[in-house]
Amino acid sequence: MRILRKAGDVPKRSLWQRIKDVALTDVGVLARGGVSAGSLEELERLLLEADFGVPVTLRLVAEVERLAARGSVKTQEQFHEALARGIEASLRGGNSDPALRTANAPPLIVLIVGVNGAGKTTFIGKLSSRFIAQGKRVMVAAGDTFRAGAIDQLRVWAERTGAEFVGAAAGADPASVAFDAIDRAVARGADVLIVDTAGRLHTSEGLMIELEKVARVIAKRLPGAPHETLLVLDGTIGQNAVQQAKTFAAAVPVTGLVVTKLDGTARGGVVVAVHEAIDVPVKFLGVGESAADLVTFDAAAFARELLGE
Ligand SMILES: Nc1nc2c(ncn2[C@@H]2O[C@H](COP(=O)(O)OP(=O)(O)OP(=O)(O)O)[C@@H](O)[C@H]2O)c(=O)[nH]1
Ligand SMILES: [Mg+2]
Repeated sequence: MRILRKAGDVPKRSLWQRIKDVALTDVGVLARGGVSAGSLEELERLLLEADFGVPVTLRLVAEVERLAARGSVKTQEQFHEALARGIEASLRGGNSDPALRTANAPPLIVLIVGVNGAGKTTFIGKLSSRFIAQGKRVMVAAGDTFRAGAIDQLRVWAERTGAEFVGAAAGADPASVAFDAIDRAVARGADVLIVDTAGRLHTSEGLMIELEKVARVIAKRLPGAPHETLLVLDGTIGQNAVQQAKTFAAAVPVTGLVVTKLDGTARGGVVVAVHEAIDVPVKFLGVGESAADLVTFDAAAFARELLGE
């Protein structure tokens, strides 16, 4: 599946094409078993531009330099492979299993968190649709009682996908909504309960404390829950996503990352940067606005997609 593309599907030059153009002008140097200092600097600049962030970029460049010094990078193909492997290794480092966790007994409780507009509610629609296609009984709870229209937005997704909807009164306490939804999910024999939350800026301390409370109340109602706390990040915001991820992970035990809107950017390096920054697996990528636009994360495929041909 093609993941990264610019809005409007305008053909773009891949990262690899740009690297080839500016960082690999001197193939003669490569053939002699080296990469020029100028090429390495250009490579560094292009990786930073693609949102890999400083730590990942420096490591990738150092790795290419090391391989070149050893004589393992003499052709453009070897250069491409060295980079692709380096990116893949980053994505496979630490906690990197994309599979969703399971509950000892149903219901599986999935809590969805993130800043405003990141794509949380849309992701809930997509994930419900996946589970339902697997024959699971899915319930979604309107834990965003803050934004006008949020409850209805989730209801529409529930109707569209066939999930059961647990509503709430506008302004209700999101922790009680989650608590009651678990009661309902248990009583109705749901396999999965997905809890939406209001978008909140990671810099807003009060709202982060509220989120901690939601997670705590869920854990109290059902020990071991939430089994997954998925942080949804907008893939088009660049390095800001790294700070968001760190703050959310400090407030609640984030178990997986969902990076959305990758259909709207050619700079997906932030996926690698965020994974490394908080050592949490990337589980899904969002690549559009409809229920089917969800990709289960695959490190090898994504590394090659990021680099391109
Ligand atoms: N292109 C694209 N758009 C997306 C994707 N995911 C979500 N969107 C759009 O992004 C906008 C915000 O999505 P929501 O799901 O409402 O985001 P949210 O995080 O629930 O927002 P709040 O509830 O306000 O915090 C909507 O217009 C979605 O259609 C994606 O993967 N690709
Ligand atoms: Mg929402």
